[in-house]
Amino acid sequence: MRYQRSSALFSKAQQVLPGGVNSPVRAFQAVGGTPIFVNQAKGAYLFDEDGNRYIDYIASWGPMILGHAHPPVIEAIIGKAQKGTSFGMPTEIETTIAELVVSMVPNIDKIRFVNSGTEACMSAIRLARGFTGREKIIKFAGCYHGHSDAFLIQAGSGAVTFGSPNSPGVTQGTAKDTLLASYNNLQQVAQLFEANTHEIASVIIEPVAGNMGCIPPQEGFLQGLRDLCDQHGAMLVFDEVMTGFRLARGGAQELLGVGADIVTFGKVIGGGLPVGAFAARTEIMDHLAPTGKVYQAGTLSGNPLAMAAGLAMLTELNNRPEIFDSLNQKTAYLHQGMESVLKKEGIPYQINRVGSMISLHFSETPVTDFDSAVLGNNDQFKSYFHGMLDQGIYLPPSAFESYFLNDAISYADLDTTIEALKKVLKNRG
Ligand code: KE4
Repeated sequence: MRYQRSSALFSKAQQVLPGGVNSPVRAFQAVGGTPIFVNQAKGAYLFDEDGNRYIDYIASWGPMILGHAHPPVIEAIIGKAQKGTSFGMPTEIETTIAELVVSMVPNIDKIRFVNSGTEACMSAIRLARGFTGREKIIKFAGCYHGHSDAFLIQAGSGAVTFGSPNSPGVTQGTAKDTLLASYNNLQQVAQLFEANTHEIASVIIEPVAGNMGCIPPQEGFLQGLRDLCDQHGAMLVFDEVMTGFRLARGGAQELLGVGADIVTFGKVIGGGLPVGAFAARTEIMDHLAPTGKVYQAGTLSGNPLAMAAGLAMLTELNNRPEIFDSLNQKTAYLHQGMESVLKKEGIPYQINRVGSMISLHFSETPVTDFDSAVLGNNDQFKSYFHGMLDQGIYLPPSAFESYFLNDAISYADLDTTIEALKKVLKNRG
């Protein structure tokens, strides 16, 4: 692979963009080397500025579940753009997509659209605090809920990658209200509730973690959280920014059979345009301004272009629920193929998979939480990442991320990926 133009563009970008990027994980600092600059994408493939083609396993970190430049989504955006791009006034399409989401997702009556997953999670916590009158929240080490202050305490994703789980700039005043537990450790959560009686507004969790690599909830864990929240009058917030509209039509609530009080969305819901959302039963959502007193607002919230892209994507997922099974089968095929290659090479590994989310960890230890996720051999991950990249396979540039398969990936692409892994492991130093 040649990367000359990406390298030149990266040097130029660093003059005017911190780190040359608008989101840290894109800078390849966790894997070294120069980030590739994308020129365009279509279906399962990315094309960089040097003309290299890649099979894409990040799908823009989740949104592109139908593949890149999916015609119905593109047509919806173009059609809407010709009527104007933003009005700052109510439009019918916001109601249309809201009705569709409410019909797809369990336990919600109303939804508020925002512009990112961060905004959705930040607002959901404010709503939980406003609704309960309590101030503390419980989050899980390694889970990432966006970059608002309350969550940058032992956060996952890029925050871990940068070894700065507690970001500078987050005040002690904020941090004191964020209590930490380990993923899959119900006892720690029970102890936090006992030690902070009547003070905890909410438990927020990724129902399937995707920011430490992919980590499934162990049997009974989520239901245990549900029971503890009911027992102590706290709100259970499912951060479904990754899992929503990916693990099932109704997301993790549907797949895993546990109901949340507030659900947050991002990524797929916007069809590749900037959309986040949070949703709950009417009695909770009506605490939001202008009905209630919990303030939340946004100039571009419910933006017509973003709504059009999201509506086109969700409509197809709603009308073709077989996509979820197809994605799951493709991911299982990839899992089995990788596993057989890794076993043959005698390399210690863990593969975690839920639906079309999957991650590979070079470790002897099962990856069930943040502490076990960090035990992976990062040098081995780096050479795996670059070895695959050089063969035209684009994986997340960090061991603390999940892969996201998209519907355009073919079994031939999967076989190419498995063959590439075989070569990488055979050529390893
Ligand atoms: P955004 O603000 O990036 O739209 O969403 C934040 C967020 C919230 N909740 C979960 C479970 C998430 O995974 C995310 C964002 N995911 C990362 C990938 N790990 C986005 C990639 C990036 O930061 O550039």
